[in-house]
Amino acid sequence: MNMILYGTPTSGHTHRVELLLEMLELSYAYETTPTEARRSAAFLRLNPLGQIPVLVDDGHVLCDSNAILLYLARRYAPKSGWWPEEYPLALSATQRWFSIAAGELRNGPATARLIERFNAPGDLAAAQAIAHELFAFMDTHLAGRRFLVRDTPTLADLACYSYTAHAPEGGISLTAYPQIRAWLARVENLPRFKPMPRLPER
Ligand SMILES: N[C@@H](CCC(=O)N[C@@H](CS)C(=O)NCC(=O)O)C(=O)O
Repeated sequence: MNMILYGTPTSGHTHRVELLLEMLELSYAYETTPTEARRSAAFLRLNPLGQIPVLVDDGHVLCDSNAILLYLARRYAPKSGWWPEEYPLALSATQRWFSIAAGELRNGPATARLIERFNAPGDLAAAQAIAHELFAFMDTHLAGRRFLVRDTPTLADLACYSYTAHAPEGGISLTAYPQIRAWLARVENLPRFKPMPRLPER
């Protein structure tokens, strides 16, 4: 196997891919790709959008974290339940969480963290408000459920874990969301879970 993951250790988009690579016990090389490196001609040939993560598998270039999750699950763990294609309702729900991961989760907690900890421009209060609206919904949704879609984990859980767990780094407390905290703990207890490093306090 010849796999390279381009990313950074504090990128939640990269972390969700690392989680699946680890959980599927796939071996891969890790190429740390900080902001400047994402502007290089060599990297832009891989992903013209200049974004991490990028996965190169046997010469095939894959971009976008959720698209990479889907590829890995179908390519290396078909019928494992990570992408529950045999169950149309669960499949639709998993895709819905992919959309939420790329929408509200990106625009809420991930953006608040970028503003708070990476000095990115933006409206912190607006991002925090999006996060709280999302988390109120997630907390209610998770009541009586073990994972976001099924009793067993799906790609939805990996897509949503990293930026939810690290929301406090964007000034968003999870104290008011006990169901979310219990779900985070269940993801962290999955075999071969690998944490994303916490950012140092400012
Ligand atoms: N939709 C993309 C978004 C990825 C993304 O926003 N990555 C950030 C880092 S977490 C990035 O590379 N931004 C461009 C930059 O910082 O130069 C995905 O899911 O992979």
